[in-house]
Amino acid sequence: MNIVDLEHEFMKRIKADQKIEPKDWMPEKYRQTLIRQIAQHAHSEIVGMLPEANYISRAPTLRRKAALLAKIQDEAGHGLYLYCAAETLGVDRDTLLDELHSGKAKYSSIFNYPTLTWADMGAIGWLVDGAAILNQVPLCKCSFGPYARAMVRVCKEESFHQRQGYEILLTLCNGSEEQKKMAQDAVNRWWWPSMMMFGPSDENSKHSAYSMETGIKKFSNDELRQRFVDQTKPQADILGVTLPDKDLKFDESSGHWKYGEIDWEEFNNVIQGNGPCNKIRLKHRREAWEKGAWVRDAASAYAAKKALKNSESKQVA
Ligand code: BYC
Repeated sequence: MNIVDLEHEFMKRIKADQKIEPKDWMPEKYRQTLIRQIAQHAHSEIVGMLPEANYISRAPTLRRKAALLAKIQDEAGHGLYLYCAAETLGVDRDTLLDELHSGKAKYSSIFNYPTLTWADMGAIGWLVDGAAILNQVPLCKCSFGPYARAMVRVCKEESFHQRQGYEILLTLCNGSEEQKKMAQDAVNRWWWPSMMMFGPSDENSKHSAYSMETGIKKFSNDELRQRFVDQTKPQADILGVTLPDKDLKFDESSGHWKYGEIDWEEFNNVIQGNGPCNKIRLKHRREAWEKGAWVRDAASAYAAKKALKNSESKQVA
């Protein structure tokens, strides 16, 4: 088949909602778009462990500590599923990690903000994981099989994370005046960065058109952002916190909550590496990578020894 026929067959399968698998023919642009998105997603999961890790030793009770530890461990697992999915597209994990550590690859803007109090653990679970779920549930139906299948498990775990965060905030909001203030302060600081997680507005999103045409993305950045606002506002009312947007109001005609202007200058600054914590996050990532070298070496030596033993026992047989 020539390239035109291959492209035609590929689009026919996309339109019929069939999954594309790693060994199937795919356009180079599709492969590159997936590698970029899956790698950025994987990086976000492992960098996302850092702001919360600060609170493992500061959690107020043993129960909170165990839940937080489990959540952070889940994020590491999500990173692993996603790096594996990216590898099926012919890129190796060390290359992807080099790109992260050198500052070449992006990861989610949200993880470049500081975690100042325990209430931030609640706000991250509720708002950040809440935003992540809305973005990721449609990815379970993504046209690329390994990414879609990885997302099914990720989304199940993210739902626990979101409830964990909401429950932390609910407890604080039903507590003392000081605890309520702490919860409100965390919501004030995490609201707008969470809105930015969905990416640039539709008119400025350079990858959306192709990703939607090829079934990688099922909804646009603005569509998902609107869903997030509509879902989160009633939850904020139950908590008794306000969302820091003076323009937020219900629009009867569309049935949606209208929200104020996002500070795109801040967003662009953060994704270009100039947010409040970009440098420290990358420093901690590089340190973790270097300190983990002996583990990787030991695992490779063990795997090599096992492979040798297997081949020797096969020869004997
Ligand atoms: N931060 O054309 P666009 C999580 C980049 S949740 C940084 O709209 P696309 C977690 C974009 O990559 C977070 N960069 O792109 C939760 C592109 O850059 P390049 C991770 C961003 O791909 C809780 C440029 O801006 N989730 O992991 O169509 C605990 C133009 O944007 C951001 C995912 O990654 C941002 N917020 O749409 C722990 C979900 N937004 O490559 C962990 C999967 C945009 O051209 N990803 N950029 O230099 C997606 O759904 C899409 O990639 C996005 C962006 C909606 C994020």
